[in-house]
Amino acid sequence: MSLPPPIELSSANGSGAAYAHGAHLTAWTPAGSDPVIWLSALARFKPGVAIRGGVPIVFPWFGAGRSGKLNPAHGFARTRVWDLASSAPEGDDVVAEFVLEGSGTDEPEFPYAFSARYEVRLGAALQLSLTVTNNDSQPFSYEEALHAYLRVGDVRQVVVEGLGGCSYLDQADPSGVRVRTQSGRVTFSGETDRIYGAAGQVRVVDPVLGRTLVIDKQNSASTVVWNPWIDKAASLEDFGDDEWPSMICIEGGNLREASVRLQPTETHTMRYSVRVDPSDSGE
Ligand code: TA6
Repeated sequence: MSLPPPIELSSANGSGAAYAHGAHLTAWTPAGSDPVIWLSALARFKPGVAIRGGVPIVFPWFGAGRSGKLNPAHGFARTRVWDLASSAPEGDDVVAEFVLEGSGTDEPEFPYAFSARYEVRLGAALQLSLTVTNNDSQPFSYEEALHAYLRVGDVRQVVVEGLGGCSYLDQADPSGVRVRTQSGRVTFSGETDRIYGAAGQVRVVDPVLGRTLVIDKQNSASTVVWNPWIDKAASLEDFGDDEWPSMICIEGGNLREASVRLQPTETHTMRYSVRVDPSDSGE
C-alpha cells in the first residue's frame, strides 16, 4: 500500500513537495539553485513508515525519549496523517499549513490533548514553523525536532560553522553518550551523531556544490548534526550504501533538558529556516 501523492508546492521562488503523511516535506529547490533537501533513493512511501530524507517532524519525543524506552523512534508525528489546512501562494512564496490533533486517548505514550500546526513556506528561503498547543487540563512536556536532511556534494569536504564552543552529547561514541565541547568548525571523518546545546545560526560550507547553506532558528535550544557514514548507512534498509556522502542532517529542536513544558492552554512555536548563499567561503 502506497501513500496518496504529495502536495506540489511551486512559486516564482522555487518548488517543493510535501506529503500529508507526517506533514513531510520531501523536496525544496530554490529558483536558480540545485535541490537543497535530500531524499534517499530507497525511501519508503507507505503508511506507518517514516520517509527517509526530507524533513521528518520529530514529536513528542526524540529517539527513544528521555527515558530511552519510548516507541516509535522519534515519536509518532512523522507517521501520522496530518490534515492539510491550507496551501496557497503568498506573493512570490507558497505556504502550506498542516494540523495534527491529539485527543489524549490515542497515544498511550503521550496521553495528553494537544494540537500541532506546521507551516511550510517555500520562498527564497525554506521557512518551517511548528506550533504546539496544550489542549489538556494538565501540563505536559515534549521534545521536538525538524530533522532536516540537507543535500551536499561530499560530506567529507563539508565544514559546519556556528557550533564552536557549544557542548554536545556525542551519540556516536561507542563507549556511550558523552558530553563534549565543540572546538571550532565541525568536519566529518566518521559516523557523526551529536546533540548540541546551540540556539544560533549554523552554516554548512559545501565546496563541491559551491554554496553555503545558512540555517537559522527561533525558540530552538538544540541543534543535531548527523551523518551515518558507511556502516550505519549500510545497516539502514531505506538508505543506499553509497548515499551517505551526499547528505548531512542539521536539525533544529528542543531536546532532553531543553524539552518544552506547556501549561494548559499554553502554546510554543519553534522556527527553522534554510537559505542558500552561493559562496562557499564560509566565515
Ligand atoms: O538525529 C540523529 C538520529 O537520532 C540518529 O541517531 C539516527 O537514528 C537518525 O536520527 C535517524 O533516525 P531514524 O529513526 O529516522 O532512522
